[in-house]
Amino acid sequence: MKNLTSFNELPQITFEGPKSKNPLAFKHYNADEVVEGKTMKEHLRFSVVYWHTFRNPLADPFGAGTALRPWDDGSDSLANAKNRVQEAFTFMQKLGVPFYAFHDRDVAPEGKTLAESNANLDAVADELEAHQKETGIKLLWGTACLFTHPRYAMGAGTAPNADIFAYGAAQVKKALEVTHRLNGEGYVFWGGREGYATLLNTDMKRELDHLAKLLHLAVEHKKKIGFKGPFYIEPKPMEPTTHQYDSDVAACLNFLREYDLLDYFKLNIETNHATLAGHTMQHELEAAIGADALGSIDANMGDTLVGWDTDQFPTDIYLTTQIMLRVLKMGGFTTGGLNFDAKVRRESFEPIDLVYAHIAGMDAFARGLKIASEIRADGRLEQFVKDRYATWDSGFGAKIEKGEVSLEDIEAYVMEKGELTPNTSGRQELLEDIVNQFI
Ligand code: XLS
Ligand code: NI
Ligand code: NI
Repeated sequence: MKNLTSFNELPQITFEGPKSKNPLAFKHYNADEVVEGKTMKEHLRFSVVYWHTFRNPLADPFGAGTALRPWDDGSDSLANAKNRVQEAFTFMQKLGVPFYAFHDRDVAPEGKTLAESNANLDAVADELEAHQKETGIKLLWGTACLFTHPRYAMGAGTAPNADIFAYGAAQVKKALEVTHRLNGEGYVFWGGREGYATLLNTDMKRELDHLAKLLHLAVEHKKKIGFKGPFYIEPKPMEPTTHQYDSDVAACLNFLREYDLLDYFKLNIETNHATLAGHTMQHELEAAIGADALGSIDANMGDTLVGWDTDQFPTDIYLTTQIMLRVLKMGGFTTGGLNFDAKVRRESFEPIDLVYAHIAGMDAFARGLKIASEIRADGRLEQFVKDRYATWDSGFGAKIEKGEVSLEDIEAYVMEKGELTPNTSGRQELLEDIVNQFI
């Protein structure tokens, strides 16, 4: 498979079970296997990203791209863009991945004018639509790339220049319409350069007002064209700007609430962004679920030894277990899914590495799903947490929760009750061992 020139040459990737040593087979992802009443395919809702998988040349700040992509002539022509669509759908079909996601500029070349860019996008959307029909593969979400072109060096929604804001908003309009046309299940806003490098040149409040304005305009347009899917904001701190406004889940939720946008937005949470923000992925998921705002997941992982967004394929079973515990807890995805916003390493430059990478991610999540479901069936972890809060279930604790007592009542209660010592251990080590019993 070293000299793969097209994904057509690949066999169909099927489930062969944990004992298989075939690198082109799933060891754990068995699409039709039922877990907690749904098939793995329905639970996991895997999605391939167009930008990393089909457009990333695998360059880094010290060296040129290494990726070998024999079907791609390296040009920015429309013909090449259409050819890529063919390869992308063959790739997804061979893997049995039901969804994909794109930025407008990943799929179609930017033209000399917005009108030309829009026409290019329409032409590629014709191809995408035809391939979606033919294969049954669906669009998980679409988005506009508002961060690559030099015009967006200072942001789009938060650009200090009103004309640049307008250009970005016009681009969002078109990307939203194309997403709608392709029956996208959702639409993402990742605030690429919505942030700042120094306050010496920045009116923060005004920029935030403008960002909210852009999102409100998009909500208005979504209603106008009848797009039913949710909007998602994708939190990420730093990278590229020093201070990103949408730095983590809490910051995004606060922004959405402050500007009255929470009815229209959920969050698209990415593991490597969580870790860059100094959180675990499970923390970010928990924060979003608490606000009923977990929409979708950009499934990757970071290298904790380096401080940037390495966007690696998620192969850590501890991580996938923790993620699937939360997804199951919230009752599963509705419009969201597990979107592999991940890229192969610069050293993994052959086409076949894209296949191995996706198999690895899908198998890691399939295991995570099975393990999470076993942990839930066992019930010890859940019971421990429930017991830990038992004093709130009845008696005085329940009265506090219900708002039936004042600080005077509480003081009287404590006076009568007397002094306290901690009476239940946190048992962290025991709980970690219980998790290990399933992994
Ligand atoms: C970049 C983001 C980006 C979004 C879509 O770090 O993860 O890829 O998912 O714009
Ligand atoms: Ni992402
Ligand atoms: Ni990322």
